[in-house]
Amino acid sequence: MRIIIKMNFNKTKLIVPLAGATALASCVGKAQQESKPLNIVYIMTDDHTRQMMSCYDNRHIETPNLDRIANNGVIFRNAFVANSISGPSRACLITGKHSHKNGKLDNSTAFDGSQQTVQQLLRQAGYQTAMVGKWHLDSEPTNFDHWIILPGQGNYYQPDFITSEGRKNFKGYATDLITDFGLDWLENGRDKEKPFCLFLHHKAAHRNWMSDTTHLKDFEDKTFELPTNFYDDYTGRKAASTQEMSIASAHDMDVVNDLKMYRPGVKTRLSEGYIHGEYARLDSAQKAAWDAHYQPIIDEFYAANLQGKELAEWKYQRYMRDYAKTIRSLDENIGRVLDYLEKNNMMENTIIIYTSDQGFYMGEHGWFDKRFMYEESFSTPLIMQLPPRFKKHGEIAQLVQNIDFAPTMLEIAGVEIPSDIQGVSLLPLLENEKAPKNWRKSLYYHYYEFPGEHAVKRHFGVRTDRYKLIHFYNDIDEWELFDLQQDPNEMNNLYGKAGYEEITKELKAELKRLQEQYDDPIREKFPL
Ligand code: SGN
Ligand code: CA
Repeated sequence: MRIIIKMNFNKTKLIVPLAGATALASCVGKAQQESKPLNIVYIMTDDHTRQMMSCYDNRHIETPNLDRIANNGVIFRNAFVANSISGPSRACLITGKHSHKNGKLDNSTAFDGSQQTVQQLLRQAGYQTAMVGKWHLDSEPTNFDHWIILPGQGNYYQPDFITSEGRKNFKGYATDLITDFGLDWLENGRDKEKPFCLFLHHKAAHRNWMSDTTHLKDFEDKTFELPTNFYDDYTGRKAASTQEMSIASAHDMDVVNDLKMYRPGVKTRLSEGYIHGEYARLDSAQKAAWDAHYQPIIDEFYAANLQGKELAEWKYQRYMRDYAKTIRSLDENIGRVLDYLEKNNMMENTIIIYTSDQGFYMGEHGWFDKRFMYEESFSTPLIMQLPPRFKKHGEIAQLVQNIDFAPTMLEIAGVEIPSDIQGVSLLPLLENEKAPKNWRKSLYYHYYEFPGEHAVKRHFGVRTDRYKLIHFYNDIDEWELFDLQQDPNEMNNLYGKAGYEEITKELKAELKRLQEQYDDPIREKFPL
């Protein structure tokens, strides 16, 4: 067991064995007080995307509490994930490694919890560790002092939670309950003598976007702006043309399960799942509020018998409203956490990290869901509230990735970063006004879940500050190249076009370099 005596954000760290701690403690005196190990509150939501956070994008929704975090710290403009899907993304977070190294390639494989994780290293360094909410790794959490998790995806209403003692049902709405459990651990569960790292992982805003009854009426009068590429026809992008995540498609976005347009006699692909699933979980008061809200909308919907574009745009508006309502609850609950930390004078010594397991499509390319290396789902929101000792405030433009979270937490805790961790600590970006000159110039991405729901082909790729090169493989052999400066919506595939030979060559070389650096075995199958 080691204890950190002095926080030092520069290269050298004073880490001494516990036995030596008492003797040293008196010498360190005031300096030690000022540099107590920082607490970490890591809040991760599910499928929450930058388009639905006012600190990133003010077109759709106000998120005052999330904006509080960004205003009291930093907002990353270029934060991305390594594999845009839940389980794999969570595995990247806790290992600091790409999927091929931590073994969690897709949502169907179980994470091997005996491997090195950030919570294990933090705990060894004297941190109290807790995991509350959506875990989604298909194996039991390891190395937490406390954990209470949703089974799999969990439910919005009256959700079950699993602890080391078994499974229990709770009355209430998932976003509120997860916050309650997190705050309860902060107040009553932890050893207050020790620094802590709390992982607070929300279920919201995952499909099928069930609003809390208190927010059912919100956004009903709002007409959301349609993305300019809502009617993307996928010309020149074969992989994009074969996905199954289209809002317009009756198969992909289900009017009953996803948009709650249930009435007796109507059967859709997912209607049974909704009726016997989330809808059946509402208690009688919730069900009464639900039906009172939805019935007139349902009646109007079936009477109108919309078709074509009218139907597609109606579906888009309903989707946006439901999603936005779940964000309302989320933002309020983030506010509860911030208020608690403020009230208990913990802000001075706590770093708050807010992110999502990946971004999401809010109608861009005509889609919902994620998985693609296109900007909306490759990116993830990342904002941090920083204690006063950090110099940086405002925007950070450098390329960062979710494999960087583990090393960042370790450096915050004064723990040496093991050499097999592939991410890099973000502390140099937080400590200094100016980012280090040698910061990484490109990011690597690899998505595996095919065949699978939404039919997004396997692909890997590289992104620099300006360009993106993607290779779709397996049952397809396609390349896509985008100039993000000229074409931020990624509509125009430049691969193979005259004039782009040189940049393609450079990006392929960079992709090859990254596959070697990260030791991705795919390079043996598809040598570049
Ligand atoms: C569920 C959803 C999918 C979603 C995956 C993965 N279908 O299967 O739409 O892509 O989760 O999401 S649902 O009808 O069951 O809601 S992830 O965020 O957990 O990776
Ligand atoms: Ca997710």
